[in-house]
Amino acid sequence: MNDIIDEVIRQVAEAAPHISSGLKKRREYVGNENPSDEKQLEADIWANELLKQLVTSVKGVGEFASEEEEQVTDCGEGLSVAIDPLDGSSNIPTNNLVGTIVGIYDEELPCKGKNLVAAFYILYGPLTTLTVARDGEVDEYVIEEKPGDKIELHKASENIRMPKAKVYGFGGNKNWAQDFRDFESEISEEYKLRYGGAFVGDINQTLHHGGLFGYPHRTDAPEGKYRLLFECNPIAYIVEAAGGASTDTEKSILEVEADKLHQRSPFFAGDEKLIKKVEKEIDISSLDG
Ligand code: FDP
Repeated sequence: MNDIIDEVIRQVAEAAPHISSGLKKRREYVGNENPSDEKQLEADIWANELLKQLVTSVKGVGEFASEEEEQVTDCGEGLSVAIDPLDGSSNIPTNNLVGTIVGIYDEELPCKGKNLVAAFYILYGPLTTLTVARDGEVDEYVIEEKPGDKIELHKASENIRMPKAKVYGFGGNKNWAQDFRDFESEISEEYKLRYGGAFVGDINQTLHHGGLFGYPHRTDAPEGKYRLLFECNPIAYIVEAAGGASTDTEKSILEVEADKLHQRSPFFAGDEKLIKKVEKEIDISSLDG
């Protein structure tokens, strides 16, 4: 199994410099929508096709699923790979952070996050980095492009442990429920706000600075925004492996039952004490009726 995980990571990491440099020519919306009814940029479709081709060619990958595709692609026997090819793609037209999120499950999709055996993300920022969680450890690498489509990985942080909480950020503020507004107001007294509008960028600073990041349920979207299999589970797996915690307001994200491939969930991850505070103070049933 380790060989398969290594190969999936290698394929995606090798594509990362190419994806990063290919974004500038693909910044226009193309008039299509993905299975979550979100507008697609040319870059979303292009990155999905590229990564699909690379990941499905790995021997030992049995299923491939993407936030950009309706159905799971069956490619044989083996592990299941779920990807968000370009997370935060609405940041592309304004030249802000974007990323790629990958979860590797040892179960058929859809399934719980507990079935993840590794997860990683690429962050296309001033540097292109790879952050990987496997075997209970999180490591971060800078990806350096070399001639001939080659890369070198330089370890930047080994066995990341989330530091004492310092920053926070929450998405969806136009439509928060009242109990969440009260919660945010209290949190803002103690912690510094950092919100960039790309899940990978925001979680990356939570990992490095410590704190709490979330995209809660909204009055107009009781399930929140993030997709469980493609976004919530891999990121929760990484944060938990770094000594943090996650919740959908009631239980760890990794314990949320997955009934549908593109299912959404309220999401919080970060400092363990702050996650307990979310679970104590936020009542998702406040949106019922
Ligand atoms: P995007 O729509 O640009 O793809 O779930 C996708 C995501 O970005 C996250 O990366 C980001 O955190 C969030 O949505 C941004 O949502 P808001 O526009 O509501 O802030």
